[in-house]
Amino acid sequence: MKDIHIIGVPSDYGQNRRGVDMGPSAIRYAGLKEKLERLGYEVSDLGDVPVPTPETRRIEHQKLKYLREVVSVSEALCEKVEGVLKGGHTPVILGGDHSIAIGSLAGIARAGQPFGVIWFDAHGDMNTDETTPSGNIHGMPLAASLGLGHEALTGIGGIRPKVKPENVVLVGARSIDPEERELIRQSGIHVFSMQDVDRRGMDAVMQEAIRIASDGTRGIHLSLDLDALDPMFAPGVGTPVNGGFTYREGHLAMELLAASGKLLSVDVVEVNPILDHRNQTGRMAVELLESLFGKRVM
Ligand code: 6HN
Ligand code: MN
Ligand code: MN
Ligand code: MN
Repeated sequence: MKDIHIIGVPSDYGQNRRGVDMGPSAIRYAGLKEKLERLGYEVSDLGDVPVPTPETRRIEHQKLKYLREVVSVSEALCEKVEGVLKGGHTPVILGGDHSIAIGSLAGIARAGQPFGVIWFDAHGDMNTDETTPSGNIHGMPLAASLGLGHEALTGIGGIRPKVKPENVVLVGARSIDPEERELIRQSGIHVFSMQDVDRRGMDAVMQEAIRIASDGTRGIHLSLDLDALDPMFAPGVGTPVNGGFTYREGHLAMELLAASGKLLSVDVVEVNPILDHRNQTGRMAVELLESLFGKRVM
């Protein structure tokens, strides 16, 4: 069993609501370290990647808001993740908004390719500066990791692309922008929409997702956007969308990934304690991580 190293990334530069910068604290406060230790792991908390204060910064680019800050945070995270993986440990990365995943995937790529990605999200995160309706970089990290979009984002970590589309699976999608849909089609990634989960069931969807992401790779990175879950179970997110995973669908997905033995690393993003109810979403994040790291139903 590999040691777990926790890395916090208190950044909200990828979107326009404050609060998601407190995600790492909320997830830690919900007992992450102790609960993973209870499953038998050695767990070290490496603390937070340094993030500048938003009130001291201004938007320079309307189609790539806070580009400079997103790049510097991602570069710092990339270096940490690379180090943890090269040390033989499992990184558990706590966001922050989803833009930080550019840094997670860059660090994994630097530690060794190829790898696969399972992207749990209500959204596609496949916009570029040309398709974005908002200018928010948290809508772009999957595209950037595939080498699509502005070179300041695609070049983070010095490897482009980070991952091949044939090893990328998006699960839970139900809110895709029109031009983003076109880009998803062209890219060649695999998508299991919420309708696929409804029709085929989470078990079949995840078995297939794990097969795709592990085919010819050394393992799987899970990028877990809490808005993949229904807002009933994860209300503390900046861009909630109705019709998401139930509590058990979320856990079953984690349990199947645990059973696969293919997990390399995970990031947990978009937990916003300001929008949450008594840390329900922070606690949900910890519960899902427990299942991902092998907590059993019975
Ligand atoms: N997330 N597609 C929308 C946009 O602004 O590009 C929403 C993105 C949400 C991103 O939840 O990580
Ligand atoms: Mn260690
Ligand atoms: Mn996302
Ligand atoms: Mn999302």
